[in-house]
Amino acid sequence: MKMDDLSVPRDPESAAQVDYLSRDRLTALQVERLQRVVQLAYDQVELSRARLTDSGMLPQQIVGLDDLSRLPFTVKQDLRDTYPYGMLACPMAEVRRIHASSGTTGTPIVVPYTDRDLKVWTSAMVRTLHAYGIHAKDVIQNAYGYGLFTGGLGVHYGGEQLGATMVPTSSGSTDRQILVLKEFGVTIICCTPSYFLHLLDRAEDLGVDLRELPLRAGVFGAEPWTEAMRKRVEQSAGIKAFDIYGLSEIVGPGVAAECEQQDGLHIFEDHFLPEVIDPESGEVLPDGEEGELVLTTLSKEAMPLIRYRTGDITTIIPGTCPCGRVLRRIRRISRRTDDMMIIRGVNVYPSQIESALLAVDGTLPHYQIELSRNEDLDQVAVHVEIDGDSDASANGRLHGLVTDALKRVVGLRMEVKLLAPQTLPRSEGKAQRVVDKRPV
Ligand code: DLL
Repeated sequence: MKMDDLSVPRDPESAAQVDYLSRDRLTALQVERLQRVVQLAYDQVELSRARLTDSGMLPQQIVGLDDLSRLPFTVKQDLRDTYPYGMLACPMAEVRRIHASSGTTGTPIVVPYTDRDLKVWTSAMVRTLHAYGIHAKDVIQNAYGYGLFTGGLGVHYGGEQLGATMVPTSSGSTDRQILVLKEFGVTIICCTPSYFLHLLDRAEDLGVDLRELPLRAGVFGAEPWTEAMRKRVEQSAGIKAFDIYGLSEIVGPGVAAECEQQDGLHIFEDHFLPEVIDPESGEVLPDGEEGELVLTTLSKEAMPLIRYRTGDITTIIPGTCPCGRVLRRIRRISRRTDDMMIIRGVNVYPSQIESALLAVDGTLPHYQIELSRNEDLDQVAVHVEIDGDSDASANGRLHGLVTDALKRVVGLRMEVKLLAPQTLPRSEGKAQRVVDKRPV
């Protein structure tokens, strides 16, 4: 294979060849691409040029990966400040597609792609699906939203390139999704984990048992989920549930993916160079330590990003994976730097609450955390649906078990409300786990 060949072989074995390069060859490829991408950003993007100049680090000074930590960070606010096209590094005529992410607040993030950017993205998605053991004979129902959101088209083109059959249902229309699942010979489903839970519930209402269908795996991401959730999903649907990670700014889905070991997500680090930093000091942390994931795009043409602070908290797993891929792995993203709640002085993350809830038999994986304020004191109430079969006398016990589990895992006594099944709102994309009713 030519060192810098970005063409996308149709055959997934060849596309995935780089997953098994030696570390030395991979590093050489990364350094060469890093030099090139920093030069591109310096030449074409005013903000990057100013940052690099201020940092005293010019593109030609990069000689190895150790120099990465001397480069300045890029943050989400930079993309907002330069909205919509201020970070564009190529002529508009070369932009082939635009995606955007609305985020929770404010100005959307606009993500342009050149032809080659799209090819690289597709190849990362081919490698992703291949790593899950998905192949040309699979029928893939893609219930990620098609449109400005990257989930739909990103997975779609990857699946087609792999040679699989794509069923582009997009998000929503749950009853139709179930009809397709049941009647189209679907073997793989792709959607957010929370939407899959909704599909499972609705299927049950309609008398469809997913375990009796040819469905064998799910590709779940775009929002945090826990190991406890994986177990529930795998058991109730009779499938393997794989984690997929990505973010619009970098490319979309296909930045990192689990392999069949289901023990961490391999980063496609020939295109997306990872670091983990201390979110407070910005210092790079050694492998094995938890911090904020920072990514540098090594091959992006339309919007190269240098040391982009993702806000996602993870750990680079030391050592190699038994699957043989040389690509480093990150732990599943359990939380973001900005979804931490401080409740009565204790740092609390929704993922801790999810793990605590799902550790208790009789709870359903549908929950919502409500924050309110009472006389200047923050209050948190955890609403969780419970198995419809639990009768009133059993509920008192369940209530106690859930309260204790939360106290044990999170370190706080929280108000718990047990709800009947189907009470909480369902989402077709990313679930809203926290409802903040505190006055601003
Ligand atoms: O969610 C891209 C995507 C689509 C990924 C489909 C996977 C599948 P954004 O809308 O820009 O892009 O949101 C990116 O979502 O920074 C994380 O905080 C979160 N996220 C994405 N994947 C995971 C995951 C897409 N597997 C933001 N686990 C990221 C936890 C995830 N969080």
